[in-house]
Amino acid sequence: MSTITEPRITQIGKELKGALVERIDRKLGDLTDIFHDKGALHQLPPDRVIYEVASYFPVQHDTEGGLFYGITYIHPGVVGNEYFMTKGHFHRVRNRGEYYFTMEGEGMLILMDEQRKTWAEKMYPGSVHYIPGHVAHRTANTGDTVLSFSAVWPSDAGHDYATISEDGFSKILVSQDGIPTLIDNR
Ligand code: S6P
Ligand code: ZN
Repeated sequence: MSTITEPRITQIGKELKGALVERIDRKLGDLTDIFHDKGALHQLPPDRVIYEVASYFPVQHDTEGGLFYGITYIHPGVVGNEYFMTKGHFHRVRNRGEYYFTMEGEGMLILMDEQRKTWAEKMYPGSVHYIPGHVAHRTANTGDTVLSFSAVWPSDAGHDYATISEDGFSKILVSQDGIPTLIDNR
């Protein structure tokens, strides 16, 4: 028997291919708690897809020592003056870090520590982002085309969405005269 095999997944450009790739989408109706302008939100259809994620989970969730891989595709658009963005989360095991690598489009990686200090890094093709443990992370598409980035994170990291769903980030990213700007979340 040959000991040389095909890889279990491949990435052609920005497309992840393979039988074990799992895909989810997040629609506006799943994200009503994250956007502030509820009037603008209700002008848009709840089944509008805001982002999609293709992931490869080669080991069981919560396995210590494993790694997961995924690609996120955020569509361009705004709700009021807020860019289309991900839910955002802390890792449930707080000290677990993550890498992001941008493939196409323009965006912003919004980061917040446990003291609720918020800052952001610009994302563009080739940008590499190290997200330390204990830091919540959310991405927003600030351009006119799809923002695609890959991520690598520990298989035992888990996701805490509830903290962000309840309290948000301390700053929100809005378009001010077409410029992405972080302002206080009041
Ligand atoms: C997982 C990693 C990404 C996000 C994806 C969607 O730890 O950070 O794969 O899951 O970008 O964001 P969210 O906040 O909806 O999980
Ligand atoms: Zn994460």
